[in-house]
Amino acid sequence: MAQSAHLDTFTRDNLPAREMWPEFINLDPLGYPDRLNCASELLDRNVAEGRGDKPALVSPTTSWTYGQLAEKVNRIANVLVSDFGLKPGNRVLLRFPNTPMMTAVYFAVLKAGGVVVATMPLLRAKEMAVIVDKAELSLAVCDHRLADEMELTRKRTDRLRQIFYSGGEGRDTLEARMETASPEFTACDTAADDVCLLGFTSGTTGEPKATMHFHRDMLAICDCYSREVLRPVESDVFIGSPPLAFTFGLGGLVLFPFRAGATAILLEKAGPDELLAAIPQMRPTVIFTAPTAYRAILAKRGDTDLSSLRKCVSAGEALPKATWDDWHAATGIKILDGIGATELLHIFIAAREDEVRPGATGKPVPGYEAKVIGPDGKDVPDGTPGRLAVRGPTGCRYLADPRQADYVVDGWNVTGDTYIRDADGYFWYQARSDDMIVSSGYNIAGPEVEGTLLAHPAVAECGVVGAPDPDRGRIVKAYIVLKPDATGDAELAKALQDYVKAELAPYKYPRAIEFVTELPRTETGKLQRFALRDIAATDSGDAGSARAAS
Ligand code: 3UK
Repeated sequence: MAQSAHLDTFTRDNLPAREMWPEFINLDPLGYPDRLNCASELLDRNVAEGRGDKPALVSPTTSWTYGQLAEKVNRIANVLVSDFGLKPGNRVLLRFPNTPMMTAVYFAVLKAGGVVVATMPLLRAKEMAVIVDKAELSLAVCDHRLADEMELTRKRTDRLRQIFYSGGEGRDTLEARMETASPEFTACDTAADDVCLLGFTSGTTGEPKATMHFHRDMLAICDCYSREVLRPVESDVFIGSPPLAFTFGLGGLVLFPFRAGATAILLEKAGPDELLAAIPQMRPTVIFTAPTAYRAILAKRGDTDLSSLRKCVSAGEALPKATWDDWHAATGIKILDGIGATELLHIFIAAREDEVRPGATGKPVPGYEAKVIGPDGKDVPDGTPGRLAVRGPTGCRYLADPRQADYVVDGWNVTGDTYIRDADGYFWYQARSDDMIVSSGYNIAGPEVEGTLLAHPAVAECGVVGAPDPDRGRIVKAYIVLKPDATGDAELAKALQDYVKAELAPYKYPRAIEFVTELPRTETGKLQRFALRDIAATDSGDAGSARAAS
């Protein structure tokens, strides 16, 4: 590794042992120098190349050019170093909704050689305290509107010595300090392999894991997925829903637009309603969001003008073919599905518009390799389901966590997803490996049944899990949110079951169906299958559900 610029060596000290790392491949063609500060490359380069007057970040209330943003970043970096005593390698907790100011603080930390720990705004003090202790955080910068939970966090841990607020009244705000700070700041001379980001997994169970990412990783995802698959141009305007604390949002709403010298719209709330309001008004060309949002936008769109959009990216969970088809029919746009993971920072299997196969995730992103392996770790033949393994210029390094050995096996990242590769090299998602339903000895992938149900005109959303059953071990159970005009009665349940039986091998049909008003989802848009499984396990069975005689 190159000589670190970190005076605080916590992150390097807590990297997994070298032999536990994934093998990094295809780094040489990316041509990164040993010394690299990603904030300079992503931001200052835009100013140096003459885009200083171009809008970088737009929100409903402000618009900052690259020049203005670069100056704010320098001022904040000076505040961090002079007022808050930030040393290279110190971790800084960020707690903000998606705003231009969050982005400015983010880049200031990177530029000063600090390590960003961004947290989702919905996290509670209990969850934040775990992060604070794990990342050994002593400094936090927080939007004043999110102060309550931040102060509760301070009470739960004795590590957090300094919390600074952005916005609000008074003289001790970040903005007030920025006014007197110098607009010049020389970037910390970080090594390309100095850690700059601790990304906490949106894990559903167990203690959260901190994934570690280098300065070079932040560029690698731009120069692989974004440059080769998404292919944005300078005139593009990005918009989307994921929080910047989720690396899907970080890449899609900040790193990719900046690397392309384009513009990003940041919305503090970016549900389907807000996106539908913003799109005709702000005319974005590229959108990043989750499958469920595409469905909700279609359901609510009315005659909203979506014609500004030219590229639509979906990730976070599987994109059912029915959703792809409906979006294509309504807008003429082919959604670009892509599987990414916090461990690999961003998307590693996807397809360009001209190579999309609806229903498949795609092929390995240029720079990455992927394979499907069996329980023995050996490749399975094409057409056979198995565990997905990938490697590329980015990969998993958990901060001091024994689970490193589960994710990285023989130098490959094993994501925990079951996939099938076809003879043409396309990868077809089946399920999370631990989400496969075993019913009467059959392996059934919940997402496949969900995808089929979603093609039925009465179904708005659904989640399919295994429910305990004395005879079959597990039965397939579907939790269904109906479209407003449908009635959830036994007749419809039967019709849905017949529909699945006609579309898929009959043993996959949902023997139990329950109509619900909403499904449990994470802040990153993922269905919480474990929550549904818990409900299914504690349900007495037929209560509230429609069940066909079988
Ligand atoms: C699942 C998908 C099917 C899959 C992420 C894009 O989701 C992201 O990161 P997470 O760490 O979760 C990773 C897991 O989510 N998944 C993601 N995308 C897809 N399953 N089709 C997809 N298109 O189980 C994966 O292992 O929260 C996504 C970019 C950055 C990210 N961090």
